[in-house]
This record gives sequence, structure tokens and C-alpha cells, in this order.
Amino acid sequence: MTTLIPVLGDQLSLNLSSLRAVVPGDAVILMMEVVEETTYVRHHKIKLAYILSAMRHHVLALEAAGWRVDYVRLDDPENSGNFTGEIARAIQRHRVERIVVTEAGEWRVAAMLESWQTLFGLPVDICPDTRFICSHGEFDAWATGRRDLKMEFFYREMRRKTGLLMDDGKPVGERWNFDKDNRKPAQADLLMPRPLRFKPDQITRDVIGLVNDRFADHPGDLQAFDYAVTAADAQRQADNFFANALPQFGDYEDAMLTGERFLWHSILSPYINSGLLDPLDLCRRAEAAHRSGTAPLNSVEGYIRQIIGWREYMRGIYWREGPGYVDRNFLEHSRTLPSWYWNADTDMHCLSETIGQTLATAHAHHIQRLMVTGNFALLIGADPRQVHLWYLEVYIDAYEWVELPNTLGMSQFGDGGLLGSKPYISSGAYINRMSDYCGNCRYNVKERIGHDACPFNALYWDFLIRHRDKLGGNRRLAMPYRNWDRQSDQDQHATLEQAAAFFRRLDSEGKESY
Ligand code: FAD
Ligand code: DLZ
Ligand code: SF4
Repeated sequence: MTTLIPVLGDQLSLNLSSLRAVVPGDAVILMMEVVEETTYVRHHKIKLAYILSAMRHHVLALEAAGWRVDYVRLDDPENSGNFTGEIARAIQRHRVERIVVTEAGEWRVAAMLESWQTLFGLPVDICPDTRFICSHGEFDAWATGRRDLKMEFFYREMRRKTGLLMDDGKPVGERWNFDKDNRKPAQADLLMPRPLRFKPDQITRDVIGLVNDRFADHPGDLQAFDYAVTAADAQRQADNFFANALPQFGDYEDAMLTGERFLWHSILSPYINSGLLDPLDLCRRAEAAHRSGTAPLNSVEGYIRQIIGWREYMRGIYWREGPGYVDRNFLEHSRTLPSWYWNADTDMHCLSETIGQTLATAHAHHIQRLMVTGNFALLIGADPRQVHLWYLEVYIDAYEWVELPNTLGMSQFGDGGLLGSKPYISSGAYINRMSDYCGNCRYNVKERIGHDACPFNALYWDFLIRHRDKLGGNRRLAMPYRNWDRQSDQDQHATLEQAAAFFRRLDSEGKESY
């Protein structure tokens, strides 16, 4: 009799709670490539190749650690196509007496795990996912009874809990948050750090062939696939980040540059989210870099805040808000996302850069996701569910627990302000301040009206006016509404007419130009 341990594609850690609950000799690990997971959205080809190759490499790591692994490939003719079907088949192959599994990362799969005990008549132990710092219970205890679920207060709890950047119970540098220091625009620089590139080995090449064959209609292509697919290579990527980029991570965290995809970001989210890297370990390394004098506090605090603050907070919100969160649509938006979100064919340079690099690499950094593609989708009133599915599809690090609250909550204001006290919208001025995109654009960022005017400018005001009933009382928007009210009737009319012309064109031809 044996224990079956299903290990899902985002659980690629030797330290997984389910593995710690069982002795290797008594158990068989089941890993499953299944069509339901590969197609619940049209995942970017790079995301598919990354996950499947990392899963195949993880078998080798598990076996080296003494585990017996039963691995089901996508092209196995008997493959049932989903997790539950594969558990049923594995129960036939092995004399299974119980199942031990680490909890799933999203509601859809959690429901499957919950069904197994009744379905198979076997005990099923679902272990908490200890790769996260904050358990569901702790998050609920923190959130319950609070009127304001601001991330900042949660983050301070996590600093206290982990002891990261704390001295005698006080934050290092006597401030919790150095975000104000982290808003510098960047200049192209030959000495800019670059992520390491990993040449695909035979396992990855096989997976690339499989993905090209079976998922030809998914976005992206695999010619330049260079992500790490093992824990050891992911660690090398982390070493490279700490040695070369962390010191300036903070200063240029919000900056964007044409042709520069990575700047001083870590590009480690795919590895953290799938289990190849441990988030707390990365934070301790960042702290050590500060304490040894190799990285300044604004960078290190900023980096740690993203992980023990934003990342943990997003997960807490996802599970607390329940499976109905995905249906929220506070602003009642319903416009179809323009088709050029899938081919970057737009004259707006900020969008063509961000979408172009997303299609090429399955990555864009936070401000590109929030203030370019997210901002534009919000300004045009795109259906938040469609926007969510786009982000889930195109980014290599996208799993619903982290993508949905970021997209629907933070970026699209779909939850009406649970996550942010006001919508993340801006005119072209913000993009111009934080990037060099506007200098390379066919539109003029300083203009609001006319053939060459930057579309973001009129759309920004149109959004505020369209939603005045819902947003007019928001204290953080009082200034823009005052500024609008000071404008002449003629200017207001011209602005709204400019936006209306934009929408007519967008809706009839899918193109944005006037
Ligand atoms: P860095 O800039 O180097 O940041 C360090 C780490 O902090 C990241 O590796 C990541 O683990 C964490 N982090 C930073 N910001 C966030 C955040 N807002 N939420 C959660 N973790 C964060 N991140 C995902 O991991 N998966 C997603 O599907 C995802 N979807 C997003 C959708 C939208 C609309 C927005 C605005 C942001 C989204 N993010 C998502 C957050 C962020 O954009 C990515 O984590 C980041 O760009 C990953 O690149 P990096 O590893 O270089 O991050
Ligand atoms: C995202 C993904 C993909 C594309 N394929 C698989 C797969 O074939 N097998 C697998 O175990 N996991 C895959 N995953 C990750 C799962 O979707 C992920 O584990 C769940 O989203 C967790 O809830
Ligand atoms: Fe984007 Fe407007 Fe700047 Fe063009 S001018 S890059 S559309 S913000």
C-alpha cells in the first residue's frame, strides 16, 4: 500500500509541504501533463514550454532526492486530459491507500482536490502551502473587522513576522517604506545589467517541439526561448540579479525604456511562482546585501516589499474574496479588448512596445502592465474579465491567485477600490515622465485635441466624466475633478468629442487613429 502525492506544475519545490509530510520510501509522486491545464486559457507558448520543461526537469531533482516519480506526458495515448482523471488512473496503477497533496493555487483546481476524497473513497490530506509567509487564517485574522485593507499595514505585519529589515522591533532606516525614492526615469546605458540566457537542452527542445505541434494557435513563439527551467539555473539568475541589478532596482523600479525589456528588475517571478525559487530566501539574500553594504536601503526595502508585501497580500485577497471575485465589474465596463493586444499593431508606441515585448518574451514589468496596457484598457472601459484573461494568457508568471487581484482589482478597479483607493489611470504625462516612449511615438503627448494628440489625454478626462457618479466623491480624485470644472465649456466639449471620435474609430475599425 502506498501514499500518492500529486505534485502540480506550480509546486516544483523539494521543500513542498506534501513531501515533508511523507517518507520517500512509502510514496509515489504523481506529476501530470494534462490538456485541461494547458488550455484553460490560450497560454503563451513560452509559458507552456517553461512549465512543461520545468516539470520534466523537476522529476530528475525529485529522483535524485530519493523519490519515486510516476510522470504522465501530454502525448501519452491513455492520458485522460485532467487532474482527476489522472488520479483515477494512478489509483489503478499503484496500490494507493491515501493521497497527500499541497493545496492548489486557485479556486478551480482547489475544487478538484476537495472532490477526491468522496470520489475515490480514500483519505485525502490537503496540506497548507508553506511556500507562502502568510497563511489563509493569518490573512483573515488581519483583514477581519478592518475598514481599510491597505497593503501598507499588512506589509508592516509581514516585516514584524519575518524580522526582515527590523532592528529591535523598529524598521531599519526608521521608515517602513522608501517608495518615494523609487520613481526615477532611466536613460539607456550600455552597462545596464542583463538577465542570463539559458540555452535549451534536449528536454526543453522536445517540449518546444511538442508545444509548437499541439499549441500552434496560442500566442507567442519559441525561437528565442531562454528561460531557466531548473532550480539550479533559477538560482544562477537570482545570483546575477543580486550581483548586478539589485543596487539600482529601487531607483528605476518604475522606469520604462524603448527596447529595454528588463531594466533593473529581477525577472524571477516565473521561478518563484512555480516553486523553483523560495521567496523568503530571496528576501533574506536582499537583506544581507543591504547589511553588508552592497545594496542601498531604498532598493532592498522596495524589493522585499514587493514579495512579502504585494505578493502575499494579493494571495490573501484572492482567497478571502472567493471564487466570485472574478465576476466583479464595479465600473460596468464591457468594451471588447482591441485585437491588437494580440499582435501589437498600434501606432501608440507605449502600447506597441509593451505588447510587442510581451508577445516576444511573455514578460513585461510592473509599470508596463499597470500604467500602459492596464491603464489603456481601463480608460477605454474594457470588460475586466477579458482583460484578466489576457493577462492570464500572455505572462509566463501568471497564475490566477496572483494575476486576478493584480488585474481585476489593482489595475481595472473591478472591485470598486478594495485594493487601491483610486483607479490607476493617467494621461500621457505620466508615461512621458517615466519613459522615453513618447519621443518615439507618432502622437504628441502634449496635445489633447487634434489629429496628432496623444489618445491617453482625452481618454483620461472622458473616463473621469463618464464615471463621475461613482468616482466623483473619491477624495483622491478631488483635484482632477476640480481641474476639469475649471476648464471652459468649449475645451470640455472638444475633449469629450475627441474621446468620442477615438471610440467610434476603435469600435468600427479596431484602430485607434483619428
Ligand atoms: P520585480 O520587479 O523584480 O519584483 C520582485 C518580485 O516581487 C517579483 O518577482 C514578484 O514575485 C513580486 N511582485 C512584484 N510586484 C508584485 C505584485 N503586484 N503582485 C505580486 N507579486 C509582485 N505578478 C505575477 O507574479 N504574476 C502575475 O500574473 C502578475 N500579473 C500582473 C498583472 C497586472 C495587471 C499587474 C499590474 C501586475 C501583475 N504582476 C504579476 C505583478 C508584477 O508585474 C510582476 O510580479 C513582476 O513584473 C514580475 O517581474 P520581476 O520578477 O522582474 O519583478
Ligand atoms: C499552468 C499549467 C500548465 C500550462 N500545464 C500544467 C500541466 O500540464 N500539469 C500541471 O500539473 N500543471 C500545469 N500548470 C499549472 C497548473 O495549472 C497549476 O498547478 C494550477 O493552476 C494550480 O492551481
Ligand atoms: Fe503613449 Fe501617448 Fe506617449 Fe504615444 S504620446 S507613447 S500614445 S503616452
